[in-house]
Amino acid sequence: MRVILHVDMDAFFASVEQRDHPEYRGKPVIVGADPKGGRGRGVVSTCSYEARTFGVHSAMPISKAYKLCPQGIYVPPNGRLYSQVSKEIFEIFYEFTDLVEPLSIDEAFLDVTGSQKLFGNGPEIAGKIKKRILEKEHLTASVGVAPNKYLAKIASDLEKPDGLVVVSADKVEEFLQSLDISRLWGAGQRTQQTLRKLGIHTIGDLAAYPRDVLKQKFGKMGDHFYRLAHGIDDRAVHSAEGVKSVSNEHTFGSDEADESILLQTLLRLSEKVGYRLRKKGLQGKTVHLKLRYENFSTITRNKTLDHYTDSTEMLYSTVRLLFRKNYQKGRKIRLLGVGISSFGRQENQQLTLFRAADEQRSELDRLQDILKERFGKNITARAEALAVNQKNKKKK
Ligand code: TTP
Ligand code: MG
Repeated sequence: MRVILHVDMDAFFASVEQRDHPEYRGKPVIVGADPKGGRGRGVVSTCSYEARTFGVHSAMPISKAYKLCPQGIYVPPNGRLYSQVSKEIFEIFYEFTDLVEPLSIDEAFLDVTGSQKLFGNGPEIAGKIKKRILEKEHLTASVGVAPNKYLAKIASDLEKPDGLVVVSADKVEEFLQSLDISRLWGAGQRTQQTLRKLGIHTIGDLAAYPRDVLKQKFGKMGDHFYRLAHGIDDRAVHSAEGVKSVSNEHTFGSDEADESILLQTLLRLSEKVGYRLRKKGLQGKTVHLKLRYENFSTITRNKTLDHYTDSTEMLYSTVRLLFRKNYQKGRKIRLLGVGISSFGRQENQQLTLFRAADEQRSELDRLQDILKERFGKNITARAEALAVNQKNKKKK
């Protein structure tokens, strides 16, 4: 039986601001766009629990937040700081297990099955992690402890902030019984409506349905719902371990020799690779370029950096260098690929200026990743990559 933890920081950005500005504590703090007295554009990143009592929440237009809570303290996000804190929190996770799967800047799954001999059982480890985060970062986290990811993720959310909810293996159905079906992973608004029409409002209601009936009604998803309703989820915690390289390729619809389009494609591929790296919590050192001409002759070139990186900019500037050195101008290209390997972590390396700049760019990447996750994959494509999209669309 696995022991899985889901750890999620409480009101993450806002809590960091309250920690660093004692005068903000106990007050409604709203991190996000400038409200400009109610006429501001942009959205709320997050807000303190005090602000949530006014109805303010993440992704709400900042103008609406201002209406609900004009007396709030409005703070612009400090991405660099939050990323640093995030890194330190993940270091705490790694003190307890290598099996850490980052989900976002402030949450992760941890498989602590093998850590129990050293650190105690699941709930004890959860308590220790919370304590370490409080001592080291002066912040609170909420933790769910359960036999699988699905249950752990629900559990961490139930007693926020500063929660610790344990789902023991023999109490799974009891735990799920009264939970609303909105907690059913994979059930969108429409599915929820359909379920409610059938009189299914809680996960317990759903669990009362036989597997066959759910299969009939929902096809493949029916089986999935059946499993979740009974708290069954076999997904493993995917740590960064074992991954040797990350790469993406693009094959052109028609062979391409326009250098600006080729470069823009490399940028878009770098963005994809960078995004995947950061999602997996990986940093690599060797950047790869793959280039296939129209006659299928293929070259691969790589360059090893003097430091590990997960930055889109760093990937792109390196791959661009490789491209400029190796591309025979004017020849038509069929396929381009960008990749990175030699994963590791920066430990005792001196912080060179170069690297400092790279880190700063990483903050931007991380914020863009959050946006991407919230608002769809295409929202923050850099301008150049956007241009290529437009151009391709026109072509069609
Ligand atoms: P969440 O963990 O979703 O939210 P939270 O930590 O602020 O609050 P909770 O106690 O409910 O977990 O997101 C983590 C951070 O990601 C959050 O502090 C700010 C950022 N974020 C955005 O910038 N935009 C968003 O729409 C969301 C949901 C989060
Ligand atoms: Mg959180």
